[in-house]
Amino acid sequence: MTNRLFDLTGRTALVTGSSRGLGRAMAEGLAAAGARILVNGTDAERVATAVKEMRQAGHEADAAPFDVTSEDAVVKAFAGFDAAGIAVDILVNNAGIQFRKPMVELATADWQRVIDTNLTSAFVIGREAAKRMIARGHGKVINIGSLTSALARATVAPYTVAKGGIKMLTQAMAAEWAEHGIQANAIGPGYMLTDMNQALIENPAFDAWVKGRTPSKRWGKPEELIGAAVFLAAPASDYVNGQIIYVDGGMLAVL
Ligand code: GCO
Repeated sequence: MTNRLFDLTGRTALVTGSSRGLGRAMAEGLAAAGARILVNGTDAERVATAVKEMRQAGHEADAAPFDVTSEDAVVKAFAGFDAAGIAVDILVNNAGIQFRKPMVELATADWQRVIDTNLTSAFVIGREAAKRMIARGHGKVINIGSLTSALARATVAPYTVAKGGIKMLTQAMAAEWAEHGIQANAIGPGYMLTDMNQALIENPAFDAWVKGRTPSKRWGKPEELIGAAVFLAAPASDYVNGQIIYVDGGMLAVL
């Protein structure tokens, strides 16, 4: 018997950027806890493959391919959910990109692209989800931050600013939506073994720095975010709001 506090049965979760990486891992974890997953990504073929694989694993999954940076696409996607009678009970704002370059060499267009994808999309999708969650009197919003929600690293300024914004957007969501039965929280992953970090993982000096700087002396695995995601998606967190849980092997806790 699953513990009701962590049971997502009957709930639908939209996880942006969930055809691969951290989003896919969290989607599978939420599905294993009973949720139906709306798998999102910009690549419809990759989304369809992820849905097929999740269904083969016995999970409830459907495709929701749309570009999170397009307000028109987001509004249309939620109109489609409404028309299909789909209620998004849990929103995981995970979609994000990285772009590494010193600020003095950074084109404004590249800055804007990272901000649009990693921060503005979380606001737009959060707004569309919250309109409907408020009407239903309940909802869970989980924004995916980063270690850079708290500390800066050179050459990743737009990502750092966006993820710092994610932390404060989460608190702003709590300020406005908590009274409507919505819990808005964030997860701050540490250095995780993902495609986005492949260049860093393969860099011996950076790999050594991560392992030396992290008390756990290793990179994190995407599936290690599942516990925090299920907790923040489940009744167990009904009195938790505006918080960020760092899943970082202890990196932020020590000098
Ligand atoms: C970087 C990395 C980091 C990690 C993660 C750390 O270039 O420093 O991409 O940003 O991905 O966000 O929490």
